[in-house]
Amino acid sequence: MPLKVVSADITSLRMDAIVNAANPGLLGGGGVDGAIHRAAGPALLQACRTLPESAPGVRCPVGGARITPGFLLPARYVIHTVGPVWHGGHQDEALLLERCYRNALGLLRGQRLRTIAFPAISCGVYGYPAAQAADVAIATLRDELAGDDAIDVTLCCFSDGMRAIFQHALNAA
Ligand code: AR6
Repeated sequence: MPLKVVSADITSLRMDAIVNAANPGLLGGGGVDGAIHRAAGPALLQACRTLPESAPGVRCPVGGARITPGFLLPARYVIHTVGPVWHGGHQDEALLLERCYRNALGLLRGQRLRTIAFPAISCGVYGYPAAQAADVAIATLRDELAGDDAIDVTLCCFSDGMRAIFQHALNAA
């Protein structure tokens, strides 16, 4: 199954799509979201503004995903998803995180794209414990990719410590 873990800046990856760990407003933020907007240029913010709101200030619900072009990025598209904020694990965080991965892959397939890189969704500001998030990511991706060699998934960690956690989850699965 084409699934690997790397340590890299996701904005440097030449993929069909990179995933952004955004917030529901989709108008940028810190962390990987800020890095992606900086690297893609202001046209990305303009594209995000045109996405419809389902409620005031909500362009993407938690667990949902939206696609835009990548503009100045080496990646052709950005798939924006909104991970859950960690509240201790009893507010459907795992289910919502799982939806992020499934919905992002759904958009990838819908566009007939093949290569995608995910950051460690929710593992920064949103506070999801990394080892638990890695288990959700790996289990969901293995399930989605079973019998599908066409899609190539990279889990892009931003530090060697995070890479070790995701690699451990992949090895253990
Ligand atoms: N490439 C790859 N991974 C990165 C990069 C990068 N350039 N920069 C940071 N990371 P976070 P979240 C890692 O906080 O927890 C934003 O403000 C980072 O080290 O970016 O889902 C949004 O607007 C961490 O491991 O996303 C939301 O408000 C992982 O990416 C909120 O943060 C995710 O950390 C979303 O929080």
